[in-house]
Amino acid sequence: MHMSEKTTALDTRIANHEIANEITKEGAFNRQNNRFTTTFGSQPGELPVEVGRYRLLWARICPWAHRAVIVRELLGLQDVISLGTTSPVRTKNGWEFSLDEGGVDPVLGIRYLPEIYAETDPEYTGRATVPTVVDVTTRKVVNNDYFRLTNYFETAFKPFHKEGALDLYPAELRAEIDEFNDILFHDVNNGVYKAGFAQSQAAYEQAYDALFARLDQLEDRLSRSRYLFGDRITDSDVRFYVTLVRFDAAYYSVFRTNRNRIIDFPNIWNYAKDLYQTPGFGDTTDFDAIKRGYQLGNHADNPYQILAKGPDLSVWNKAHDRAEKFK
Ligand SMILES: N[C@@H](CCC(=O)N[C@@H](CS)C(=O)NCC(=O)O)C(=O)O
Repeated sequence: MHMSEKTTALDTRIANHEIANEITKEGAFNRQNNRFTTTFGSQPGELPVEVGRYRLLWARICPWAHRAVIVRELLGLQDVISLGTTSPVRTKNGWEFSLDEGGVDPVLGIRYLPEIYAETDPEYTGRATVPTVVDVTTRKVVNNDYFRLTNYFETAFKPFHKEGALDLYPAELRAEIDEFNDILFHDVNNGVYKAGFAQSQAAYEQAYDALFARLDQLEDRLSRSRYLFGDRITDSDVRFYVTLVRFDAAYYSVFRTNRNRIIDFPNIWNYAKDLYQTPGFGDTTDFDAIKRGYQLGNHADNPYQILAKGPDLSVWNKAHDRAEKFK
C-alpha cells in the first residue's frame, strides 16, 4: 500500500543517496561541485547587480540556504533580492513550492525547483539545490554557489546595503575569514553531512572525530571573544550559527553526531543563543522545518515518518552571558 511505496522511494534514495557519484570508494561523502558559479559584479561576464533582478530560492531546513537568507536580512537586502521558499521536506520531484498559493512560486510559476534548472540547462544532470539564484529577467539559474553567495551579498551588493549595515566581511579580515571558513566548512558545516552520509564505519568515525575536535577548539576560541572574530559579527558567525542551530534538533540523532549536544558546550551554547536572539538569526530560523526536513526527508531512514517530540527548543530564548562576559 501507500506505506510500502513510500518506503521503497525512500530506500532507493537512501541507497543511492541520489548522491551515488558523490560517494568515494572508501564510503565517504564528497559533495558535488556547484554548476552555476558566475560571479556578481560590474566586470564583463559578471552578473550585474541590480535591484529586483534576482530571486533567491531557499528551503528553511537547509543550512547553506539559511546563511544567505540571514546575510540578506542583516544587510537589509530584502527589497533588492526577492525570496522564494520551498517546503522543508523535499519530494521525489525535488524541492516543491507547496507553501505558495496554487503550489507554484508566484514569480517564476514553477512547482518544483528542478524545472528552472531544466529550463536553464536541459543537459544538467546534478541535483537541483538550494540556495539557487534566478535572474527573473531571463528566467535562468545564474548562481547556486552556496559557498560564496554570502560574500557576493557582502561585497558586490554593497551599494544596496541598508544604512548602518554591519560589515560582515571587512577587507582587512577577508584572508583570515576565508581561511577560517574553509576549515569550518570541512570539519563542521559539511562535517555533519560527512558523518551523516558516510557509507562506512571508518568514514563516519573520521568525520565525527574531526567535527568534535574542531568544536572543542571553537569552544576554547569563544571563551576569549564574544564572536569568532572579536566583538563584531562576521560572515563566519553566520556560517557557524546555521550548523549550531540544527545540531541538537537534527544532526545529533539523524547524523549520529552524538558525542555531546551543543547545549553542553558552555561558550558555544551561550554564543549560539546570543546569535539566535539577534535580529536576522532567530527570526529566520524555523525549528519545525528543520526537524521535519531532516527527520522526515531523505536524510533519515524513517519509514513510519515519526517526528521526534524533543528536544526542548524554548531554551534558545533563555538569557545568555555573552554581553556581560565581554563588556
Ligand atoms: N549546492 C550544494 C550545496 C547545497 C545543498 O546541498 N543543498 C541541499 C539542501 S541543504 C539541496 O538542495 N539538496 C537537493 C538534493 O540533494 O537533491 C551541493 O550541491 O551540494
